[in-house]
Amino acid sequence: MSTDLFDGLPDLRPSREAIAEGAVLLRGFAKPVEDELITALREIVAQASFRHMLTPGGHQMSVAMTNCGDAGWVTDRSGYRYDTIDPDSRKPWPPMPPSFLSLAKQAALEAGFDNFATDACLINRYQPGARMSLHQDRDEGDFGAPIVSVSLGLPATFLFGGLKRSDKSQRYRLEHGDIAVWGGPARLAFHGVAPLADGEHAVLGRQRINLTFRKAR
Ligand code: MD3
Ligand code: FE
Repeated sequence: MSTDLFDGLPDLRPSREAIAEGAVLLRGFAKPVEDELITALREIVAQASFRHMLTPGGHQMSVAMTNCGDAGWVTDRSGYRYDTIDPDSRKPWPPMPPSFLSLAKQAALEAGFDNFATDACLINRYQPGARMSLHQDRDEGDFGAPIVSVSLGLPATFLFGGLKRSDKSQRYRLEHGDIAVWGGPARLAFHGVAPLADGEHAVLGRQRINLTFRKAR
């Protein structure tokens, strides 16, 4: 007979899955605050619309993007960079909502990164068929800080490779509410997203939204 005091009670500890050294998947971590996140997201998008940016090579990205925070990631014919000004509105990016900031800091802490000082949140919108090819995130000034990513809406297949483009990648299904934290030796790993499968999400409809919190400067 078990004498465990907690028998029959739900395990309320957050789930934590190690993907690689420095990379942790926190399944469902954003679920308790999904309504606040989605409300704040709608306010951001009303100020700074999603747009399909041009790569330096002149290709339009299938993922539509916007940003909030002190700096935003942008790409055009002249290259990739962080800018404090939205090139479409010519105004500063909308401020980072307190709900975004506190979730990103909590997730980083849960993954073992104290005092995550994020100043930039890139917001990606995937509609069916949209994808992100294998790349590294290397436009930030400080690779010592992790990147925190929050998935909302339709599920996606995330590809996580190694430090070389040719390294074999592992696939993970990321669902609504999942958070991943990428730091330490995983910070410069190649990664991407497979073409989004069509579907209907109860709250967000036919799309996936990914928030990535970075320390740009
Ligand atoms: C692993 N976004 O915006 S988030 C990106 O789902 C980006 O929209 C994807 O890659 C998306 O740059 C993936 C997960 C992610 C973000 C940054 C990483 C994984 C990472 C940096 C290093 C290693
Ligand atoms: Fe990336």
